[in-house]
Amino acid sequence: MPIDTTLIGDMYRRMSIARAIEQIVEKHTRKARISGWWHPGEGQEAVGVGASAALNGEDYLWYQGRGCAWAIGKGMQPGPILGDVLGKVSGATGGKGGGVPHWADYSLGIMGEGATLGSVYPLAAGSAFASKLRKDGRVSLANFGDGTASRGTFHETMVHAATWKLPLIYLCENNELLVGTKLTDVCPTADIADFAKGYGIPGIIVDGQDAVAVYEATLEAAARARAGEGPTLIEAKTTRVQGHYAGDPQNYRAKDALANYRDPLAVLAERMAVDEVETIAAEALALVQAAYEETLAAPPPDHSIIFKDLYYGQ
Ligand SMILES: Cc1ncc(C[n+]2csc(CCOP(=O)(O)OP(=O)(O)O)c2C)c(N)n1
Repeated sequence: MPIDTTLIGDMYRRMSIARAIEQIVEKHTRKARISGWWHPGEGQEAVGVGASAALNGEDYLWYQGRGCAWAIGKGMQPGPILGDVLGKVSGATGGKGGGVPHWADYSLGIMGEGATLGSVYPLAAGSAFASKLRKDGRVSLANFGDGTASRGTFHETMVHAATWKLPLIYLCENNELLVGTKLTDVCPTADIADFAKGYGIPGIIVDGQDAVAVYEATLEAAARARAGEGPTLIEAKTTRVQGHYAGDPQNYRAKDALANYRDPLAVLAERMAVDEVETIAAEALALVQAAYEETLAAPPPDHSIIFKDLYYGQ
């Protein structure tokens, strides 16, 4: 069945917003208004947006933290994102991020970032287990990079998640780089989806530059999960356009590393009318610019916030 044109337009809008946030953060990191710990997601927007479009509002998302396409895809506005990046009270965590994105919004099912790599797996398996016990029909999705597929927590949790047929999706963004190390220098397979065989679950490879392909694969995995058929591992092959962190000189990268790069926005735009593309892109830019101005005007948090949201000191 051909994909709904409204959904394509909506995915393009969200990817454009994520791209505009990338550009604004990059610009202001260079001016030292933002600390250098933003991990740019340019080039990878189709993964977070395409996958999130296939989830329901109440489904749980545990993300790793490159770029902001997952948060935008799952429904967060630019304001709370920029608020955390700039360390302002308007941030999703009240400004505690301070350059490192740790945004969360439980009302949108955005449970938070797994900045300690590999922490998303037990958290997502836990929420999936809770959904199975509660029979609430929710799916849990853990997003991670190819380097993080080597963490023990991936394998320890998948053994049980597969056995107990938990409503779980592991979605790997394979950009072939772990900071400056090539995946195949430290991992026996170039395809993370291969790991699925050991657990008897489907391992699906999709074109991570194509939001529609990611959407369709995630939709199928979510349907399997909700039907009680257990977890799916999806591997989206994608490209990290920028450095590992904003300002990374990337001396480890070949000059022609991006020779075969396909911009996910251009890939999706091929399915759309030119005037629709232009209108959506302009609106996204204006939205992000306005959010940025508002964020600059917002106050920083009071120091007492540091004890908020901890198990002690509430
Ligand atoms: C447990 C842990 N080890 C190391 C780091 C530092 N670190 C942050 S991102 C990163 C590379 C992750 O590579 P990958 O999972 O492929 O994701 P990508 O950066 O490509 O998005 C490393 C080593 C960390 N945050 N947590």
